[in-house]
Amino acid sequence: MSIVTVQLGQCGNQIGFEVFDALYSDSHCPQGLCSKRENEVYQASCKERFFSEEENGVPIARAVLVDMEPKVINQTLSKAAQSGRWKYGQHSCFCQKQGSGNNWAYGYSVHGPRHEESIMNLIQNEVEKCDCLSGFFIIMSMAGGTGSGLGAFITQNLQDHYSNSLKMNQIIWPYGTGEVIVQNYNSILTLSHLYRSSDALLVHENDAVHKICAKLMNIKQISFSDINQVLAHQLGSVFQPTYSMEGSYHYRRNPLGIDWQVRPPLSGLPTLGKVSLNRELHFNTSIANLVILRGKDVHSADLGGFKDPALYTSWLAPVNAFNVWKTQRAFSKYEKSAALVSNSQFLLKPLDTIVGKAWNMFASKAYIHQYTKFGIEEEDFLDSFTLLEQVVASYCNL
Ligand SMILES: Nc1nc2c(ncn2[C@@H]2O[C@H](COP(=O)(O)OP(=O)(O)OP(=O)(O)O)[C@@H](O)[C@H]2O)c(=O)[nH]1
Ligand SMILES: [Mg+2]
Repeated sequence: MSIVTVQLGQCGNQIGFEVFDALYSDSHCPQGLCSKRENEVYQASCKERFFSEEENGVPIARAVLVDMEPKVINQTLSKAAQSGRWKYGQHSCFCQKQGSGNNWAYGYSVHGPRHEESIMNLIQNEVEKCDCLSGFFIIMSMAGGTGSGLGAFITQNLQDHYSNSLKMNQIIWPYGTGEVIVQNYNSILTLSHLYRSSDALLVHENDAVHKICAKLMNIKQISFSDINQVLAHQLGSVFQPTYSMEGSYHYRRNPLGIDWQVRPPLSGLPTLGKVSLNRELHFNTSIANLVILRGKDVHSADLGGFKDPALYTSWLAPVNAFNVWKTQRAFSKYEKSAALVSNSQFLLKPLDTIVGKAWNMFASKAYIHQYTKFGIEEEDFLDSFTLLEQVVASYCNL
């Protein structure tokens, strides 16, 4: 089963490169803490998932690179080629001469329809190289114009053309202090559109990853490259092959093999209007947790804490909300590693903050003309606010 990655905008392309590099390095790491044969199967499984092979044996990333300006794409292509270990396909890029200037509306309403056919053709070419397609991994920032606006447009197209394949979006939450004045507008438009067309949003906050670089890794001058390497490491530890079940030595064919859909009970749902958004959160209630353990001692690790019903909303039993994948093959030179993928109230505060800031700007009509100029009307903003306020309320009520 293979995944086609779509890298969009500066952020998506720079992170995408680091992800493929981390996947390649890990799967070719000699100290896998497992037998040679097992390591070979792991490598083959990673390769089938993320790389196709060229005739001369150099793996080619199953990726499409999209940006509206050439600089970052050129840098990304040459970094991959210089690695000498893997590269991007010759005909896997789409770029233009001018970016979206951090305007979501420009990315979504101008670049999107104008370049839809060319970009979707590139994606289709990549899909045709897969024996069996498992889904799409779309990497983009939330705050810029191309990754966010065009990314939302392309995700919607993927939903229309490949409705049965999983669409997972990696989105980068902007720094709270923000480099882009309209980042909160771009963010709410991205989130509300992806909410309708994506199957799973994986979120990383730049502030949180920055803190990891500063506090845990002691990096003094933190660059995007440092941040992206941390992100790539985390994503790799989730997406590298895992055993299909406890005690099995077969790697899972479907890399994204859990049911990501959460189905609340039809009756007894909380009434959304009555929730106080400012309620102090004392506890991080979850609706789904997935723990991925790799390396030594995976079978003796104590995960009892994750089975405590108090961690989950009252309408879910831990057995339905908690998954654990254990794989003996070590990840990225680490004897032991653990990754947690969690769907919980963790993002409630950042989401509420972004919606609040965007609303304050919207109330004074600041910068709205830059969006209406390209066909995103006040109504569209209001729809986005309504939807996200419902999401906030639902998570508040867990
Ligand atoms: N983690 C991370 N964040 C990035 C990176 N590059 C940009 N960002 C973040 O992405 C947002 C800006 O989006 P970009 O990806 O630069 O914008 P774009 O998609 O190229 O769109 P335009 O330049 O407007 O056409 C800001 O929140 C930045 O903090 C990166 O390499 N890594
Ligand atoms: Mg850009």
